[in-house]
Amino acid sequence: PAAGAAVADLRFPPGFMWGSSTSSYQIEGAAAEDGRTPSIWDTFSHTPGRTEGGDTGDVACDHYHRFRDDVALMSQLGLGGYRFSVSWSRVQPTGRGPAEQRGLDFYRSLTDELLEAGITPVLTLYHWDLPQELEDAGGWPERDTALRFADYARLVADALGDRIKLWTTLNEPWCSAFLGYGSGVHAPGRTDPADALRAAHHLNLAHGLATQSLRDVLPASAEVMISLNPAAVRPRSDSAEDRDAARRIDALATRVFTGPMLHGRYDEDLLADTARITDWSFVQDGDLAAAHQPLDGICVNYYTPSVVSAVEPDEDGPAPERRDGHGASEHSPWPGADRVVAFHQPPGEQTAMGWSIDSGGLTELLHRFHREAPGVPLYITENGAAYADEPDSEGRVHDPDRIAYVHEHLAAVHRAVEEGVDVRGYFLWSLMDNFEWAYGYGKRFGIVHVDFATQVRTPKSSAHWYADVARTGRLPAL
Ligand code: GBH
Repeated sequence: PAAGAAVADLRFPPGFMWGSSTSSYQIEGAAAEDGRTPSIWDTFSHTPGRTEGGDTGDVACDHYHRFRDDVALMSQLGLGGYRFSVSWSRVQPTGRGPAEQRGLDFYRSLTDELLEAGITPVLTLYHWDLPQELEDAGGWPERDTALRFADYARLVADALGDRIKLWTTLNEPWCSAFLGYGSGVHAPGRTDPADALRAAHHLNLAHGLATQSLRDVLPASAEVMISLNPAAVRPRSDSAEDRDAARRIDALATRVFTGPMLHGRYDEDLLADTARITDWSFVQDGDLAAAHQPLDGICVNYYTPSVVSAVEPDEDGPAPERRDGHGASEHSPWPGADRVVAFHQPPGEQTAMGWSIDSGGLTELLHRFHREAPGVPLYITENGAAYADEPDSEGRVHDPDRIAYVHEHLAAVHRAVEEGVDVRGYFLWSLMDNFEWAYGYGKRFGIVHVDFATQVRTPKSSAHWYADVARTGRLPAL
């Protein structure tokens, strides 16, 4: 039976953290206030044709002005944790040099409000909004960006280290590197596969250097972690060719980051698969050791698995279809696998993103990190689903599909816990509907509905359901 068909209540370990996630550009708005300068997402969203309907994060959920109400909402829902990200260009507007105190004050106030409400803040240093000035200097393909990130990490830790215990460096560096510089569906919209690989390396370096900065500044009790979006890759068949396609995608999606971060190396097969694109000569002595820092936790973001096959050798056809692509593009986010690997839509139910629902991938990934990083606690820092939610005539928002999705995935987390994996918490994406990157405001991931014309927040039925799970630490049978 599917995980969602569990018949008995499932109990989670005492102290398990129940939270929700957001990110700065997706909710804050106030794009030009208090000294904030443009990030690559401001530039990208204001470029015609880049986002659905030309949507931008200029106002978003206006969280910058409404954070007290938003924390009150979390508190009413009884959530124990809240994961947010810091907008780099709000606190260090040029990406280098002095801090902007008004920006830091915002995050201090937000944190204090959370702590007063008994909600544990989990801070992400970087959720894709690079200061535009650093992009103008070359962005993530340039080594200097990693050095700037280490300085920025120190600046944030100096300001907030006395009140925040849980830190993550980067959110989903795969998206930054491969969607930002490979396929170009994310900011800054560049499309050079060699740049994507250079970006990946400098993100690995940035993670390592920032971890060292945080260790220098933060008290020993602080926990430093990384949020990854590892791929749960399935070969479409058991053929040697399809299994090799899965190996390639595992290397390019996951091991390109876990290699350096967890083991201090790039795997030989990854280097060989990408040899025609780059010789990796930008990797300098000491970089892999720098990227390889002890971590206090590994954070997994999971939505959907990937099903892949080998492209037939005589099939000189078009580049493989991209399931997360937005707008037709000839570019692939998979340098070295383009024209070799095809992606397939698995049969069965999908969310409004067109992502198939398969919680088995989450259990599988938790086991993978348990094996690969023995003794390191795991968190799920993102999991959730988009549906076309609208209020009914009484103003209520019913989202049974989201409840079913989260239920199934929590059951999958529970299974991993039962099997001995040390999972410490789950953060639902997202607290509220927000700016869904290239898809704009049309895709609603929130457990709280946002009417973007009025900024009215309405908890959906999933919010009430999740509040109950958080309060009891128990997943009821559906
Ligand atoms: C997360 O990205 C983000 O961290 C968050 O900001 C965002 O709002 C949220 O998810 C919802 O999108 O096999 O190439 O077709 C998730 C981005 C989605 C990228 C799934 C990879 C499948 C890739 N990922 N996608 S593919």
